Amino acid sequence: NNRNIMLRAQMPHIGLREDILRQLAYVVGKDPEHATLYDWRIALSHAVRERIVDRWFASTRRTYEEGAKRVYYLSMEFLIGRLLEDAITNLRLDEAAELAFRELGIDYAAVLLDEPDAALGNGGLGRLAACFLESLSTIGCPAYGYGIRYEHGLFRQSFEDGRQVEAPETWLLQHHVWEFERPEAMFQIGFGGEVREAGARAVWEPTEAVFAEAYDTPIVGWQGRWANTLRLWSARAVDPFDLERFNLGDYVAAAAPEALARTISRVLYPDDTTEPGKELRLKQEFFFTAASLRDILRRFDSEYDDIRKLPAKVAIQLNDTHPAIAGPELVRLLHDERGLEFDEAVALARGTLSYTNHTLLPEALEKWSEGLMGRLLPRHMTLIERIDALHARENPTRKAAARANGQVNMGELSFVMAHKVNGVSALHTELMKATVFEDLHQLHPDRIVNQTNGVTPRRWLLSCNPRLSALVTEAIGEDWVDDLEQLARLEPRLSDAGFVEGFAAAKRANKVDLSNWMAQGHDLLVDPEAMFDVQIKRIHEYKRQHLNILEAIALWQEIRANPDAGWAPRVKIFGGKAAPGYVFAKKIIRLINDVARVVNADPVTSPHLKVVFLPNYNVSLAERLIPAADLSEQISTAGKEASGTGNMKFALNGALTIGTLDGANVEIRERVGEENFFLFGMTADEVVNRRDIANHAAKAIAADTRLELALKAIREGAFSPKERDRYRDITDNLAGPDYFLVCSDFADYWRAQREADAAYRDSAAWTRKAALNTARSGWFSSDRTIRGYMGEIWNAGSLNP
Ligand code: 26Q
Repeated sequence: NNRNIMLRAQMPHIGLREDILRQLAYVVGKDPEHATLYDWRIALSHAVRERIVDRWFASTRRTYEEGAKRVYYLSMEFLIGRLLEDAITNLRLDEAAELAFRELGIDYAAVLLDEPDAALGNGGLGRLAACFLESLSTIGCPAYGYGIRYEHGLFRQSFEDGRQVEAPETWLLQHHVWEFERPEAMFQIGFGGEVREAGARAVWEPTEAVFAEAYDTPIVGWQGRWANTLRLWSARAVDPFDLERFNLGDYVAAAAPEALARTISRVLYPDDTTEPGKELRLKQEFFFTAASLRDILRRFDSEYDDIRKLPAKVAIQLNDTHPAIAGPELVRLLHDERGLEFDEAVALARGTLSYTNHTLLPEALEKWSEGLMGRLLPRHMTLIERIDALHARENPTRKAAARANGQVNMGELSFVMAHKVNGVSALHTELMKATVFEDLHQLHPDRIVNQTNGVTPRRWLLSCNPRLSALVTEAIGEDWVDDLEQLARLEPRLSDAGFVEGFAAAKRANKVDLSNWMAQGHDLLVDPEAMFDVQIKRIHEYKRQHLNILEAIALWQEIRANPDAGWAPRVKIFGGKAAPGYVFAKKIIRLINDVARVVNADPVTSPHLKVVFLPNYNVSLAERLIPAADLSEQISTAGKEASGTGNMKFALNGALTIGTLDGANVEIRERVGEENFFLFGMTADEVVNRRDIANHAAKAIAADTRLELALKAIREGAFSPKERDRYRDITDNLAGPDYFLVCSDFADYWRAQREADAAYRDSAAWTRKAALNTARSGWFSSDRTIRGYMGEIWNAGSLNP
């Protein structure tokens, strides 16, 4: 048996088919004749999981043996998507699995697609956390992700009459194969109550408490060399069941404590900025942060007996301010519960904690009212005050404080409690220094560092784009998979007609796949020869989906006026969810759907232009769209998109970007070359100045007939004939305040789009540009990003052989 395990570790494909059948029988309880797709998927998942577990144990053993520093990534969101295909890719089981199912007469692709997405995140921040976990395992850095095991992830989106309709997401209704319940790792987390002085010490006596129970998911890296753990906390009642009430016949009340406790991990907040002042949100934040810290200290105590070693052995990364309460909570654990001096507790916590900022939008910076926080976390309020006071003592010129104007500013608090604070792109990092953190940066000029985001090449090239991956591997071998800068070696191959033709053929085949899928699943007929122009991301005014649809309207009008001008055919594809309470964003969705209906039904323009809004955009849909994209829309108002990560996935898969100088677009353009990127729009500095110009929008409209006519069509009901006023909010906003400068950037956007048209018409030249985007995107691997964190922030090493 030991020999079998050894063999399987070296050659995971051995016996896969037999294992699938064994799992089907003894775990799922089915025979092959009666197994459904679901049954096969569970059986395959168990067979794959077994092969991960061996490596997972080995990784943990190594970490203990070496006394290695551990990295803890605290995040409210992990947007993982499907796990099965990822595990199969990293264990290199794809061929064996395909073969096994061919022999069994089962549609392997359908088995993989049966898995629901783990959508425990809103967008970029959550997906970044998932890429980081995979890279940490690939690199072999001992690490844990800590988050919440939401019963319901991000809502499912559908359209009714073009309007977004939300339905609860139910990924946990089916048995979740990848997690291991850990009833022994259980902590009681308190809320509310009072603080009692016991001699020199303060004792927090909460009035309310829930249990945090751990669920572990192994995250396996490339080639199965290493596996880390994602530990998610689920809330349950301390006293789950009120027997007295039950016996009195009040069954609902009897179950109430359990229901109430469980609300804490019930659902992911679907707003990707901030929903102000929600008590349950603050409870979620403290719940998972406190449980994680207790777990981290428990593990530390099991290995070391001197708490002063904490910063040498533990690095805790705060993914935005959502776990910012970790600062005061760690100080509380060290000072109140372990008796360290307050100043030393702060110093140790600061040496351990670091903080990533993901946004500078003023409305997205987390602030909690003192009233709410004081009620829920009375001890922490006092500690925050003392942290402020200590920081003011250390820095007499300090201006702001974490506690100010009746609120707790979580950005300030995180900055003060972290030894490093990082931005997620070069531009964003500079803007942090110049705006939101200007004063703190003056005081601590070495604290802010840049770690530009990245994406994992295993999911975002190897697995989602098998055609391009095969071509790349054929050209340069397969070392690129965990050394993405090797893609540069493709450049000399651009003079090889066979390679270039292969590149074009891969893209075309991906587009045919997508067209077929849209025809079958969505009744949409599009021409795979057309340019596939894709904007997929959360719907936000600053991301400017409305700029894109305005351009589509103007283009439609121009084609109608002049149908024989030799238009380059285009399919404009949109995908993305709006926060349920974000009325304006929902209006934008409806407008795009209304425009799509009118434009697609126009016989004059339809050979040249189609508009498509695919519902329920998620990780799996991204994996389908990105390999098939020609043009990547990254058109945010400069200064507003902290980084973007979709932009990197597109470039890596050979799409050209049309974009502003915002976030990581700047760095993408520098690397892929300005001639392979369609740049338009104002710079971040110009944006700030333009807002000071009176009537900037009206002036831009008056100067551009196309824009004027497009807005007029919306206003006159061209896309909502039964309700002309439907888009009054949008047109009034654009003609008036237009904070995101859609009108001011329109003319230049139009120009860049027509340049893209012209470039697309020369298909050989286009393919070359596309291939250069792939060849020059190697730097955007999240492996590079993680190495940056390890070196500059965590001082952590790799244990990979
Ligand atoms: C906070 C408090 C209350 C309710 C909701 C929130 C909340 C939830 C999610 C606030 C922000 C988010 C998500 C932010 C996000 O995804 N930011 C994106 O992060 C990416 C990774 O760094 C960047 O590439 C994007 O530019 C940035 O927008």
